Amino acid sequence: MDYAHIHQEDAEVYAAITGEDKRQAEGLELIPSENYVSLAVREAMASTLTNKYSEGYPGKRYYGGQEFTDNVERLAIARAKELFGAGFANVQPLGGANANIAAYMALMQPGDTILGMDLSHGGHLTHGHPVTYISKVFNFVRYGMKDVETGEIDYDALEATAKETRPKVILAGFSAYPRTLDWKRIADIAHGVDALAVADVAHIAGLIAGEALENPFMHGFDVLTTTTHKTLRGPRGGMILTRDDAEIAKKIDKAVFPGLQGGPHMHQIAAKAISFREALQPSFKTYARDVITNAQAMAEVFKAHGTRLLTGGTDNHLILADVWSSFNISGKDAEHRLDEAGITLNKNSIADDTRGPMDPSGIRFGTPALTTRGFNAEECKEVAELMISVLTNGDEKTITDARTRVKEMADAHPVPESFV
Ligand code: DSN
Repeated sequence: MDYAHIHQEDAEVYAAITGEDKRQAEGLELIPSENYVSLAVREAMASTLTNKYSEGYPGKRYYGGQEFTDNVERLAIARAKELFGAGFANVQPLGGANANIAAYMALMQPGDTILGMDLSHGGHLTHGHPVTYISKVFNFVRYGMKDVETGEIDYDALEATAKETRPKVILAGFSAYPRTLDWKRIADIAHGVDALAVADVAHIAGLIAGEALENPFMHGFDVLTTTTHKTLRGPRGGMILTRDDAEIAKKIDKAVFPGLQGGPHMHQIAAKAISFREALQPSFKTYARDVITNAQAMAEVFKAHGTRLLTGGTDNHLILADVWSSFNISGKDAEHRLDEAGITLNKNSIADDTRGPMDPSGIRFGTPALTTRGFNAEECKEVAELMISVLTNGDEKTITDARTRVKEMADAHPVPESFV
């Protein structure tokens, strides 16, 4: 895209956008929740659909002129259902937080109990962290890992807590947990106490859609919430999927609109539809598998170096490293130093962190974006070696040399324009 009209109209915004384009092209993106979308997805987001108000759902809107918006939303719903084997899909949530809040509102009454993964063990702010408003509406109770070195969840404690607190929902899912959950065990525990099993699969949605990880619906989960922009490689947005219960799906639709949101963002919904079609291509399965192979290759390099990886490695796309104990550098300083070398990732708290959240002990990184650019396992290993050298030695020459190599690797792997 050349942004010819922005260039002509608004030099300041043009400079910001083109600067970001350059940053994304020249650096290596390792934030595990980020990815690159196709030009088709980007064109949809810039389309005239942004001009349209479409409160309601296809065939039942509050405004006229919906013949094209209805079609595009129906397409997105049908493709989402096919991708995840869902009976119902709501593609209107504006993001993952909205999707989670709408699901809570649909499935519980204020004051009800919900059991979710502890943020410090890999959960997410929207799973009831005390800083969120939603934590004041519902009674969040937590579960976590039994052993942070292996990542094993304490399922017995989860079950005991469920029996004791009688939650309406058990929420499985994470934003910083590198292992696979025992979906069946969690669904069975939920149903054993008459709770619904909800999985927030935002981080791993693409790996599930690409059949590289198991689908929680196959193990009895009732509802999935997700973002569409991480491993799924779609536009920024959210979605809620229901396995087969029409009553639950109806409650979710009502909770999204009019319960929580106003007019849906139809340009984003068109972009979701395009990205879902891309994810239905056979090549997406290869992509999903490669994301995991690449992450495991990086984890092996760090382990061989002796780095402490939380949970001991990874089963998915993300890795959590304790840089404070392994490199004697804080997460914040590590993030900054790697940024200088052109490698972008994020500082992250680790389980039982002795440091604060703004300057924690860990870093979190992953392979969805590198894999989209076509990096293979050997190249990912080289990126891991570069990271180790920069984390070990922060002198100017090490950083300059790493930055030069990062630029060469990035130039060799331009961001693809299309995935079909
Ligand atoms: N910000 C996203 C992440 O990085 O995991 C989810 O909130």
